[in-house]
Amino acid sequence: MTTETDQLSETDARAAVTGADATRYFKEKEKSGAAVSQERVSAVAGAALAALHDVIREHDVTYAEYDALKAWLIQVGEDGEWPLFLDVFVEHVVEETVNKERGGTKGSIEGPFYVPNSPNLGADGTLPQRDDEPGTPLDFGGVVQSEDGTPLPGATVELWHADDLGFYSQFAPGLPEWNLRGSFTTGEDGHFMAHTVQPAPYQIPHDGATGAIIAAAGWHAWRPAHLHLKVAAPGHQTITTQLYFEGGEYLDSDIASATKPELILAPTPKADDSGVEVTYDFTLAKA
Ligand code: MBD
Ligand code: FE
Repeated sequence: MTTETDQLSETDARAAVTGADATRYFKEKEKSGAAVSQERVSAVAGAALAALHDVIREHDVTYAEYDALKAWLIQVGEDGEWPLFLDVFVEHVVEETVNKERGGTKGSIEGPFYVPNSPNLGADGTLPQRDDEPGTPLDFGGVVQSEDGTPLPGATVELWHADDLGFYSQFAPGLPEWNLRGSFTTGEDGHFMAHTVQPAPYQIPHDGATGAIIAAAGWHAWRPAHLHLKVAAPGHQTITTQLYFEGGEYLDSDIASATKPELILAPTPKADDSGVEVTYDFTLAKA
């Protein structure tokens, strides 16, 4: 007998576990679920339901469609894909809303694949990677500074990204635990330097319920190539953001709607032609 799993390519089979793993990680970290007041639940949940009622009226939703919605919602949970689905389709508006008044470097969504406590590599280091890690070598460095331009020594820069095939360590099997994940601590001059490889455009895991609605609607599942970052310094607000690459595919059609013009890098070839290099300075608002 051929099961559905047998028919998946190796790539899809690996993607199949990532949604569920994101749920497991989220449950480990999430501790704030009870901290929302009754007043806020009533206001926000009430408004969300009213918005849904309006959609049903406007689009004359049928019982067949209502049942399809129920089946799909059940499937998202069974596939463990609520973190994936919500981070792809909803988080960008939360990020925009929460950070609308904040000065300094623009933020972007965290996404479902952040893992805290990655290895610290000092002010200048190479992200953990395999001996034959595919992809163009990338030197990515910069200064972390305050809004008045003062460099911030001892700031933390956490960097994580997918490999050249679009897989994140700890969410796709077969990768070393901390592959392409690391933390840097800025030196006296506020500077850090990360040696890594350039990530490729990335297709979100699409073999579960999230992929099913994307396919059913005729959308695509791609995100542009991106680096994920968290930048923190004492007395300052932590920035969670992403950086993209000039001229890259899907910059204007990111499935997660998480690109911003201020967050695009333009790497140039290194003098010795051994890869590309780029700098980006981070400005943190006071806490
Ligand atoms: C990712 O790598 C990502 O950045 C987002 C937002 C969603 C799924 C996978
Ligand atoms: Fe990502």
